[in-house]
Amino acid sequence: MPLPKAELHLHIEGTLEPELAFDLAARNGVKLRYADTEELREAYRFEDLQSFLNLYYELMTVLRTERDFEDLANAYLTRAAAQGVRHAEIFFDPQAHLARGLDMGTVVEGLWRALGRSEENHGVSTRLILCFLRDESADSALETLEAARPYLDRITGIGLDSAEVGHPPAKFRQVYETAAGLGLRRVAHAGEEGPPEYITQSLDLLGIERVDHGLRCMEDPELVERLVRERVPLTLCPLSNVRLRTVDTLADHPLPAMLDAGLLCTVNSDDPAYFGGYADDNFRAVRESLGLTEDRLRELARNSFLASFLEDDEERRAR
Ligand code: ES4
Ligand code: ZN
Repeated sequence: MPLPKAELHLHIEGTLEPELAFDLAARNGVKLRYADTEELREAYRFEDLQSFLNLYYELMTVLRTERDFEDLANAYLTRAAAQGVRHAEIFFDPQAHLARGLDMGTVVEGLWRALGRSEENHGVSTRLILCFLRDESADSALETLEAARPYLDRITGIGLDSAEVGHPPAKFRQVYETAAGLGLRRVAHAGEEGPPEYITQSLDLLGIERVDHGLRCMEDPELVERLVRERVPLTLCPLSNVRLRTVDTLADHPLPAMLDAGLLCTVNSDDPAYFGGYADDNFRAVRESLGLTEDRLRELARNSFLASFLEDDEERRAR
């Protein structure tokens, strides 16, 4: 049986498996430039974050209706439950959908049709985190936050994702301040491809409570010390790092060194349909390639609940 765990770094659009992509394309009359799922899988050889993002944005064009988002989320929740996930904090990228003519309601209500019944149907509690695309403008992020206002009862927090280098956190200071005023929790991708300074900026200027990835903190000992002292959780995604060539091989992943340094690490799946594995696949991969002990794996599972946005009583129940 897989360890009970919380998934804290998961892009719902990144759970779109090739089979579902083709089903939705057929249902919506969308033409994909791949003949079949096999040819599509051939395209899953990425050079870096951007080469992945190009395919990620292309494929999500098959998502058109509330039912599509519902089906996508239910497919993910079914797989997650089978991998021991008891709680999932799920990212979504509304700007990518609004830009192609959908409205916020289609996306949020569609996802909510699955998330709102997830505890009964899958035994998985959920939270929804709206991510801003950092390669779009700060004004666009603010407009997106405005468009989300009618749905804030469904949204727990905000995040920042997409192409990192050249798009420093400072750009989104005002958006994060506004979101904080609305009672939203704050996270951000930082230190995936970008430098350690982006992690520091996200903490100081955006007030984030959790760092998504944060891998490159290891280049800055003072930053590591701070993250340890302030107990800031990191949501690591080992299989993602290998596929996007942030690390050479899984055996080179700094996770053991990060745990030894006292960092509050969690293991997550990022975009599992693209990177070769869901939550427990990532746990098994680090156990096998990094030789983590059962104690370390239990620590990672416990950290996932500690780092979650669950209240204490909910957290105890989920574990
Ligand atoms: C992402 Cl792995 C990763 N990094 C940044 N942005 C993303 N959006 C979806 N997956
Ligand atoms: Zn991510």
